[in-house]
Amino acid sequence: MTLSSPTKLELTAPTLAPHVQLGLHDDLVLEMYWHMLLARRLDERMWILHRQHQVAFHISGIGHEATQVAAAYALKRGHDFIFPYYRDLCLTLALGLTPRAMMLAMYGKQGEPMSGARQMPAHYSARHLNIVSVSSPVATQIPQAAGMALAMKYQNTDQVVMTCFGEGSTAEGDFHEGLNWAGIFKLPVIFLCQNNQYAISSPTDREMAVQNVADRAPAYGMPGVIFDGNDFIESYHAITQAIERARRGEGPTLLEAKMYRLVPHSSDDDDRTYRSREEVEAWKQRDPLLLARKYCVENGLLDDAHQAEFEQRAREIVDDADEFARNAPYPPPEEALNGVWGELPKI
Ligand SMILES: Cc1ncc(C[n+]2csc(CCOP(=O)(O)OP(=O)(O)O)c2C)c(N)n1
Ligand SMILES: [Mg+2]
Repeated sequence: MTLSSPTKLELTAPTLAPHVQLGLHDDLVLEMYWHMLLARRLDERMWILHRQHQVAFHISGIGHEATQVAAAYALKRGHDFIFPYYRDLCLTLALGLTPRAMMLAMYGKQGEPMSGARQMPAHYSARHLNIVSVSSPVATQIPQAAGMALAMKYQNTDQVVMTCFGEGSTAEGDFHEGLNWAGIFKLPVIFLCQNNQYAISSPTDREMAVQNVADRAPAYGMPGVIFDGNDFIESYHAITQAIERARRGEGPTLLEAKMYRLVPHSSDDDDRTYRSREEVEAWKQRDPLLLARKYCVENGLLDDAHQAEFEQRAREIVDDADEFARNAPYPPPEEALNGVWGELPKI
């Protein structure tokens, strides 16, 4: 059996800092780091709120921030379409969803803009940002994204569509149908797989018989690209190339970001039952937030005072969002069926 060898991304001018080679301004790199930091602190607070029994459920993006911030900065905000999944806290935050909105979703409070507090938390959406609502059954967003890309192609716009999902979700029929369709019609869609090594308790070798999700790309007539999803600059490079390809009308790409879920699957999971602490500790050495901080320091973009200022600002923003949502009222019961029925049925 022969498999395609996925493209390895090489930068060409080793004397220049990688972000300079990619045409990324220093300020933009620092802004990307800032969004990673804010996402992490917000996410950590959500875990704490769950353990304090303040909120019912949390599903986290800790460990996924580098790829997600890169995706947000590679897309044209409010122009391109994104079909995210439940781990995309950092992605949707960097695209413009507010910490207050996310906290309203955590507490299930009135004014939550994504579903009026009817959905579970982490069902991100924002009409004004072209962020289409997460569906709870995994992989359903993949054919939806292909369908949206078909519309873009019909309308002859220069918009692209991106969808995110985990590697476990690529075992679903929806993944294969969506990619098949996108490949046949050369649709402007980017399939961004965030391979964090597990689907709840199942490791990747129980999810698929090939080593990489990207190995499947040739079967659908598109390139498969693997990159280090813990490295925000490498992620930006890979994602930008796929977006440019789609915008040029050359069709879809299957991207596979290799990373690790640094925390349990959700607030209701105990990952000690299926993976060793040594394994988790080893991956913590590749924590994307620490790597991004190191990159910024080594390239003279960040010093200790700046870092302290970022931490202080993040703390204030998270405190504000938490307090705002905690003190907000619950939605009135009579609103429960809004948006469900055109006309309320007579009971
Ligand atoms: C169709 C469907 N089957 C099962 C589930 C339950 N479920 C929720 S998340 C998940 C694991 C998905 O793993 P992966 O795609 O690797 O994403 P990760 O959570 O690791 O980011 C499962 C099985 C679901 N939501 N939808
Ligand atoms: Mg996974």
